[in-house]
Amino acid sequence: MKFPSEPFKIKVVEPIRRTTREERDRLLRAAGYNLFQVPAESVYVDLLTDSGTSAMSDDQWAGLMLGDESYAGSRNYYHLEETVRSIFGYKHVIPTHQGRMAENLLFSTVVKPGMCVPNNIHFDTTRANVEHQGAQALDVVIKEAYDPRCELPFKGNMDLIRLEEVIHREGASRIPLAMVTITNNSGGGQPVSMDNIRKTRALLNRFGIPLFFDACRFAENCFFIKEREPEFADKSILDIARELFSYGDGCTMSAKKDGLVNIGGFLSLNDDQWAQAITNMLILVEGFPTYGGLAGRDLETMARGLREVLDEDYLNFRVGQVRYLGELLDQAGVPILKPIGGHAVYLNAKEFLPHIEQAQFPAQSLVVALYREHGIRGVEIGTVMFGRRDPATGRTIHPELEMVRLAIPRRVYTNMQIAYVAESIVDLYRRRDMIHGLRLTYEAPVLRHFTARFEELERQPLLQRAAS
Ligand code: P70
Repeated sequence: MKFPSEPFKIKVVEPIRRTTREERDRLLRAAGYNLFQVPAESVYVDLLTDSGTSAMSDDQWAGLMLGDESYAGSRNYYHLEETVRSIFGYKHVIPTHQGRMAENLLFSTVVKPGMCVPNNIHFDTTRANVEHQGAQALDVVIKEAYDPRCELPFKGNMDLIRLEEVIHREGASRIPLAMVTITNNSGGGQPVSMDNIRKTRALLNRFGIPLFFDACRFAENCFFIKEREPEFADKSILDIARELFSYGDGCTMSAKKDGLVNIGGFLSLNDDQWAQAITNMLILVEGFPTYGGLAGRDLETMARGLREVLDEDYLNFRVGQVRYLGELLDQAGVPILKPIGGHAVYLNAKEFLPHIEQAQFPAQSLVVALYREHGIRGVEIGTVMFGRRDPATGRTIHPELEMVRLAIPRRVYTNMQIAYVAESIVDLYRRRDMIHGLRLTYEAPVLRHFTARFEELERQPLLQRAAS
């Protein structure tokens, strides 16, 4: 397999520091074994998230100096509005400081207690924002999405049969909108096909239910459509995006991903009444509608980033770099979620650490070991993030997928650093028996993964465990 090299050269460098194992061990204890609590300066390769961590281009940095910081009517807003309309095609463009505020504004306006919002798989903030309204967040992705070994080209697809069942069961009047997350982050960064989107739209049309996209990684999704759906092989990414969004009524966007910016987001939609109610709320909690919690210069970098992300040489490198890491791990026998997603490689912690049961947080244990041994920070996407307590019994219901996500920031690390990550993980895989589980000592009532604290469990000898 051939991997594309970087379609850019480096103009500015940011030094990063290596730490010792002892230092990292100390930091882990102080952080309660939660990597969100470790200072970033003590991380060598930071794969915690691809969100807000992109390197901006010289054109974006130049755009910063053209920020028009007027309270109302900033020219950068008009530039953003025109850019968003030309790609996404929706009438209203409402800037927000990041994605979750777009979600909060949308759901607080249209979702009422007792309603439900289906999605392929809700990501943490989307789920939390739906539930915050007293509504139910339902995941209706195809069942293959939960099998880490199953290789399908579009494993983010909606399960149309289940979606129809949900509509019949809940009643269309209790579903104010359906969402599709592109790419499907919680399911391994897997794309959704245009065919599936067309069919989802047709199904929802029969019941008059609006469709919104959670569009954070839309360009990566469109790249996969071009690569994997023959009908689109000769289409530009822009044309694919335009067609895709034409099947929706609006979208929420965290521009910290495919907007190639460090902060920013928006909500875009067609419905005038919804837009008006949302705008009124925006003024109350976020800011005037032509800046939405951002500086004019941030709006400008977002407008420029949204154009740049459509570049095929960039996307080819981007998706190729993630694939490069995945292939290096796969070739060495490390269990990863397949196929390799658009923004991250996901380690299958259940298979990596079969000796740690899910109640002892295998994915979190792996995240801890990867940092302690090699200074690399990943993120747990498993029981810590998505485990839920059964209100009746108080017991934890574990999610099916127990993964460590290695999210690759855009245009930040060289392929040599990626090779270092692969080598480190292969080393850890060889020594996996020495990794032990964790016990939760503190959890917040919502989005607990950001602040949870743990203690390390004493290692149980394997023989003793087998006998018990
Ligand atoms: C990530 C971050 C954010 C996100 C998303 C989807 C599909 C909405 C949002 C919210 C969150 C994160 C997770 C672990 C570590 C750090 C950060 N995803 N929808 O990395 O957007 O953050 O702008 O409010 O993926 O996947 P925003």
